Amino acid sequence: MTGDIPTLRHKLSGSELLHVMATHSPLSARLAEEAGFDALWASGFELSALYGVPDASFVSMTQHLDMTRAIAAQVRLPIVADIDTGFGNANNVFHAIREYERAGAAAVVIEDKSFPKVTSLVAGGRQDLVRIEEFQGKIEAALAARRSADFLVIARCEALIAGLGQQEALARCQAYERAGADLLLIHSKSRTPDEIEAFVRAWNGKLPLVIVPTSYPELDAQRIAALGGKVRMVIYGNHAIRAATAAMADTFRRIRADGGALGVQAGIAPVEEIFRLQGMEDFKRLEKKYLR
Ligand code: SPV
Ligand code: MG
Repeated sequence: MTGDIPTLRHKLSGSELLHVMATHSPLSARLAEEAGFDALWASGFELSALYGVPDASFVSMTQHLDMTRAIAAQVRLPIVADIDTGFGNANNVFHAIREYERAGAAAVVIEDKSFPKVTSLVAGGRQDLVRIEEFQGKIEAALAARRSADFLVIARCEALIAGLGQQEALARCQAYERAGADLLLIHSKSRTPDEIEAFVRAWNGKLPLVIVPTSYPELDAQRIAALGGKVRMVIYGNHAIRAATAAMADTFRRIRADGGALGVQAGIAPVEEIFRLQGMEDFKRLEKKYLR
């Protein structure tokens, strides 16, 4: 525990599945916190989308770090930072870990793709992986760089995404466990849960698993529990930006079609709700107390 805020490691010591919501801003992070999520996913995909660019190593470490720091300043939930490939080689990973830990992240996820990466879920995307030994070096650099053992290093295996099959994915995950990773994220873009369920059943390592069931949302908490407790964390990888995009597009279309904003009034957040999320109460209290 850090003060009265449970660390991610502490939360993982229980038997409950942790539900982790994607965020791209302090506002979306605060909404996820209020909705009762266990932790936040500081998503590279969401930040890239926010800037209108592909999730292909276009957003810099500094941009993603600024977002992570701003979120950490506003919420009390642990943040799992998506650091893609670690922004370069093992040396870059070492530097990134120091920065992300200082910025207030509770964990990082590093993926075994080559830099620059291409987003995982896009059809026909180039999915090149680095050699196993190279990625083990990145994991070891991350572990050596962290100041606190409570800061978790999650190794993400993209072998299924790259179409290399279950045997390669298992061999890589075993190698990443040997390198000392704290958890393993196994990703799949299959349209059904079969591929991931088969992987989870075949996994006989010690490390707990993390999954991102974006393309197979049928794999809910109940079905994950039926896999026997090997999956400890589920990340809702892009649901904040997709929800915001659908809501904005719908509202904008309607205002244009109606020639005014009356029709959308009841369906959008009242200004007072935005004031609340901005902390206007505190602002007014401080103003009253100190402005003379
Ligand atoms: C992200 O949200 O940036 C992720 C998850 O890495 S995914 O886009 O599914 O690869
Ligand atoms: Mg990502």
